[in-house]
Amino acid sequence: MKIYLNGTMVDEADAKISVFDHGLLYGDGIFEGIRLYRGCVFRLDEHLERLEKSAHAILLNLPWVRATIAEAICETCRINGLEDGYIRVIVTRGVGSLGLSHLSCNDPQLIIIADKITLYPEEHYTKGLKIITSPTRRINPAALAPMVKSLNYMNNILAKADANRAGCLEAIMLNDQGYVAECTGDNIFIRHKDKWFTPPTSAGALRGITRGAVLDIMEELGFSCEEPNLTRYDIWTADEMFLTGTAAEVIPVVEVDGRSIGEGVPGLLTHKILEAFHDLVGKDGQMI
Ligand code: PXG
Repeated sequence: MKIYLNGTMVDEADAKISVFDHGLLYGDGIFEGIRLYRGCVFRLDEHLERLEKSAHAILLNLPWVRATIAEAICETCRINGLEDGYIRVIVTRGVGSLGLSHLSCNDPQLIIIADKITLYPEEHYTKGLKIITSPTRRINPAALAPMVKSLNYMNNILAKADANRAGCLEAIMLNDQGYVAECTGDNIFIRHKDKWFTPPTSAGALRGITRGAVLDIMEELGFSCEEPNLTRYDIWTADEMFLTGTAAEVIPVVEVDGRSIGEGVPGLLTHKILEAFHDLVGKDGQMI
């Protein structure tokens, strides 16, 4: 596999960065996870806009224009002969001194990995996920804006460990007011009767690209979706629930904290939304 590293394609074994990179020392950097469907990079422009905004928010000046990063992403897919896959774009603060200051770093590193995707096993789409609420809270938006896709995922990793220890694949994270924020790597949607709800970004949810695509699909299908603060009670008593994310796409949830959601089987509307999502993905983005 070839990896894009600062303007050159290198073999996987030679794709190395310095131990003095602040991305490693402090998790000081940002990233994007993007899908390639049938030669089309899904919503590439939106991903790059989010990357640029993340960079701006953490005072990291990207020395590359959007078109340069877009071309590097496409070239990484082409050189690895991919038609379908998962692309990871990483920007680290670069090499600096052994101190927190970002001012000692003036050479950000751009890394692009394009690989095959391992999806959740099919049974989770047909049977639905059973998940829990994690005791680990989402980071406070006053500490780090939830819109920033930074390299700091420690609290999400700990919440994922909570899920795994409970025999689950995902966990709901609450914000420090106790409202539902999102899962460790996925956004949340629930339905009560004929209305859909998803937590607002102000509650600590990342503005997911898949979340955005699903909101577009809902509008097209004539479903109403609102973004109020949601409690665990709202989740437990929902009629239908699914999660969205670049890796997971749209995946049904049938049980939360031991409470069954709706009839305890994947919802029909979830299936309809997933089908509409599959229709969309091969045509909404940039061809490599
Ligand atoms: N919330 C969080 C905290 C995320 O990291 C999402 C929601 C979904 O956003 P998108 O844009 O993908 O619809 C994410 C992104 C992985 C992995 O390897 C996935 C994410 C982040 C880190 C790793 O599955 N999802």
